Amino acid sequence: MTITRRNLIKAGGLLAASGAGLGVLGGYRAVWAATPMELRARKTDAVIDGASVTKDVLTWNDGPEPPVIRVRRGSRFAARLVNTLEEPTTIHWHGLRIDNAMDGVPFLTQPYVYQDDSFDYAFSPPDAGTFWYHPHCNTLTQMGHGLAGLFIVENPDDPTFDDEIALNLRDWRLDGKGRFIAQFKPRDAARSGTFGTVRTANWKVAPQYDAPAGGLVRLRIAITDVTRIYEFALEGAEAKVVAIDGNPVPVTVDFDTMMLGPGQRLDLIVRMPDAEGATARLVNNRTTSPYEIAGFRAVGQSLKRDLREVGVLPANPVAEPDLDNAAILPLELSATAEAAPATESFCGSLGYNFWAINKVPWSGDSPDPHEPLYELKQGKSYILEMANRTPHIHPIHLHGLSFKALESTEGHVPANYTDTYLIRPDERVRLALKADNPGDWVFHCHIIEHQKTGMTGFFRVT
Ligand SMILES: [Cu+2]
Repeated sequence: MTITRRNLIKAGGLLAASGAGLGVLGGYRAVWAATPMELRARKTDAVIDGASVTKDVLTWNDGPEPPVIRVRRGSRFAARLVNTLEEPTTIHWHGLRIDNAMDGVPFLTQPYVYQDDSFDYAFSPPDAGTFWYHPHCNTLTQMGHGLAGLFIVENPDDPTFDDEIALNLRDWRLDGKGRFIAQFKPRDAARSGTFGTVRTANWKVAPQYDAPAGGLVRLRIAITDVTRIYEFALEGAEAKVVAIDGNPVPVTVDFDTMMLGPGQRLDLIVRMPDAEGATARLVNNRTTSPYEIAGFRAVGQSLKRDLREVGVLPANPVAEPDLDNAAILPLELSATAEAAPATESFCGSLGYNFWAINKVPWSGDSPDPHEPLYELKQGKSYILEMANRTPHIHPIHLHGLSFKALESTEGHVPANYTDTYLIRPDERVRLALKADNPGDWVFHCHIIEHQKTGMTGFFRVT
């Protein structure tokens, strides 16, 4: 189905209030969040590989793919998670700095939601940008089977563009007949993770979208895959980077290539080709054979827009860390030789320990979780001195707080605030934050096999 403004489910006049000048929304089903909205986790069938029906796909609502939720910054959002799955689930709102009780981590922040039970989430997103939502229980299976959706927070002060396309990037572990195969291989979990076999954007293999010729198009890209690191490039068009991981970059830069990992997001403003029918292609160059992620076809007469019109997006209200008075918190990512977790995990154990933070592998989600990695004082600033003692890349994600990279042994660091840092093999990096959000905040690798085999911990802010 081609999705346009006609297909938008709108509520509460939000579309009328903020949609003016937005242009046609292309490429995805956007749900303007009625409040409260229902998110019904359910099992379904879907065609993922373009040919055969895949059974045991997981989604929310009527789908097939999870709804793209759109809200306005600061406005109240409420959702009732209704679980029709035969196992517990939760929802974590990735990148959103909200109350700890809404963070969706079983046992640490909420009870998990059993079959036929529900949980009410409610919060007002403080930051505008491209975010996403996913379960934090039995995560490898639930995300691997489909549960990951985009959560877009609009800033009424953002400039409007001629079109906007949101891309939910992920792979699927399917055989040649579209059937799910084992979600991971232990030997790969102990390395860079187990890769999918079918690569999709918005649950389609290399989907093609129409966009106004010569227009400026905002691409909201989210990597919701459990494993894959992308090296993005654009062919057939020029673009500017306006935001990374939901946060505006302080200076817009010409887009060349960028490496981002699971959990991360990228907002590009693409200047479409002038000639009708000409295409731009988003590609991943990190694989042995680079492949097209999605294509964009110029339609209509050229709007003759200019990328130089693109300015800096308004910043999010993230508190500046006080570097002169910040305490240093060392964090060491390493492999571990410790045996499999002894305790039964309540949210799915992979049955192995391969990884550790500060030499301690996470023992799985349990009613009696570990001690925090560190206890932080609310309002105080900290510098996380993180060292990667492994030969693999890890997208390290922190819940509930945004941080900024100060310096790295790799040289250049991104200038934006973020919730996820992609740390290279043997890299050491200093990440600064102000601990202004109380609660227990999980800190973990977003390669879910790494997360679930030990590379997880949490900070307690009181
Ligand atoms: Cu990792």
